[in-house]
Amino acid sequence: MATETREIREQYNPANTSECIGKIELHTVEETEAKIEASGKAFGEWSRMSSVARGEILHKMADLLIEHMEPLAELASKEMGKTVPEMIGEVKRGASILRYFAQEGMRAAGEVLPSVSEEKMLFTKRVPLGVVAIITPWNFPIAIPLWKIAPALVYGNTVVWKPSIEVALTGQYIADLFLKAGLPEHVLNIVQGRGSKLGTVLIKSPIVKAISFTGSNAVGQQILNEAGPLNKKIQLELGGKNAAIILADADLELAARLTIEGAMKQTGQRCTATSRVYIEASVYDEAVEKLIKYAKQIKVGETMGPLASRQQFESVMEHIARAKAQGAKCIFGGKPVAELSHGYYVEPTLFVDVTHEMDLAREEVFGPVLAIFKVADYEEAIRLANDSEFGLSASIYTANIQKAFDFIERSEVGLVQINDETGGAEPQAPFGGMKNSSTGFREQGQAAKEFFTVLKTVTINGIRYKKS
Ligand code: UN1
Repeated sequence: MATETREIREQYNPANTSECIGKIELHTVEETEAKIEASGKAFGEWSRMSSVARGEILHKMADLLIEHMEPLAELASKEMGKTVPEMIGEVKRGASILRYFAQEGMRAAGEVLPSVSEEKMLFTKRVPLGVVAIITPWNFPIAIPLWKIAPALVYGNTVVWKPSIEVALTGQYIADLFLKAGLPEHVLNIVQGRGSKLGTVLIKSPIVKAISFTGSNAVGQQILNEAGPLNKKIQLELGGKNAAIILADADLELAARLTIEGAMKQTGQRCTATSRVYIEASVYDEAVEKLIKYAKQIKVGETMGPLASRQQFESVMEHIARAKAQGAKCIFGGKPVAELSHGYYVEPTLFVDVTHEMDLAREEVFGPVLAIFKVADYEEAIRLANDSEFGLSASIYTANIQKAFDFIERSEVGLVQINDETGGAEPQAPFGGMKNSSTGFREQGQAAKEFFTVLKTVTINGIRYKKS
C-alpha cells in the first residue's frame, strides 16, 4: 500500500494577506492513527505518576509560557489576527489556567463515605479516562487548548490534540513548550490537519475515550452523531447569540461601553460576544448615541484586528449584506476598511430596525456586528433575549436589584452577567451554556474534573481489627 505523503500548508497573516508567516506539514491519516496509539501506550505510566508531580509540570509550563510571552503572542497574532495586546492577555490567561490546574494535582481525588456495615470501608476515587481527543478552534489559539489540555493532563489522561489548521504554528509552539516543561513524550500528541479529514479518525478511534471540542454547531453535531453511538464521553462548546439588556435605570455610559467591548473585542470573534442589545424605549436614543460614540473610538488596524481568514471575512460580509437585504438599517460601519485592504479588516458595525424574524437576530455572525433593538420594558427584553436557539451568555445593565435577580433566574444561559459584558471567563469558574451552545459537561473550575475523570466506588470488607 502506498503511504500517503504529507501535504504542506503555508500560513498567511490576515492583517497582511500576502505575507507568508511559515509552513506547516499536515499529518496523514496513518500518522494520526500512530499518534493515537502512542497516546494509548503513554497512558499507563503517566496515569500512575503522582498527580502532584503532574501538576509540577504544569507549573513549569506556566513559567515557560510567561517567559515566551512575546514571541508566542507575536506568532499567534500574525497567524489569526488578534492584536498583540489582546494576545498578550491571552498568554497570561493561559498561564493562570495552567497554575490553577497545577494546584489540582494537590487536591482530593475522592471521599470516604459511611457504610451500613462496620466491617466495610467505602470510598470513592477519581480515575482518569485514558486517551482524550481535544479539538480546538482558532479564535483563542492559546487559552482554549490550555483550558482543556491542563485538566486532562493533571487528572492523568493522555491527549491527542488537533488545533485548528488556521493556528497550526501556534499549536506547534505550545506543544514544543510542553516538552520543554518536562512532559514525557507522547503524553501530549499534536496532530495537524483539517478536521474534515483527521477529525473522524480521532472521534472514531476505539482508543479515544472522550472528546472535548470547541467550535461550530455543525461540527459539534457531527461529533455527536459519530461518537455518541460509540458511548464516548463528549464535551462540546458551540455557538452563541448573546444578548445584553439595557434598562432605563442603568448607568448608560457603562452599559454602552461594555456592550461595545462585548461586541467588538477580538473583532467579535468570540462565542461569548455580545451580538444583540435590547434597550428600553425611554433611553433608546441616548443609549444608541453612546453606542455609536464608543464604536467610533475603535481604531481598526490598531485597537481592533482583522478577521482571522478570507473565509471569515467573506462570511461576515455576507451576514452584513443579508441583514441589509432583509431590511435592517446599518447606522454605523458595515464595510471593509478601504485603506486597510491588505488585510481582512471590517468596520465595527451597528444595525437598528432589526426584527426577530431576520437572520441577524438569530444566527451567530462571529464578527464585529451588533444588532440593536428597542423594547417597551424589561418583560419584552427578557422574552426576546431568551428567544434564541443559543444560551451561552447574557448581560443586563440595571440598578434595580429585583430585576437583576429575576434576570439571574429567568435568562436561559449558562453565564449570567449583571452590569458586565457577555464575554470573559476565569479558570476557577465553570464555563458553558444552555440550549444549543453546549453539550455535556462544563469546562474549567471544579467542573473540569467531572469531564476528565470518572469515579470508582471502592468497598473494602473486613476492616475491623479483632483482638485474638
Ligand atoms: C471569553 O469570552 O473570554 O470560543 C472566552 C469562545 C469561547 C471562549 C470565550 N469558548 O469564544
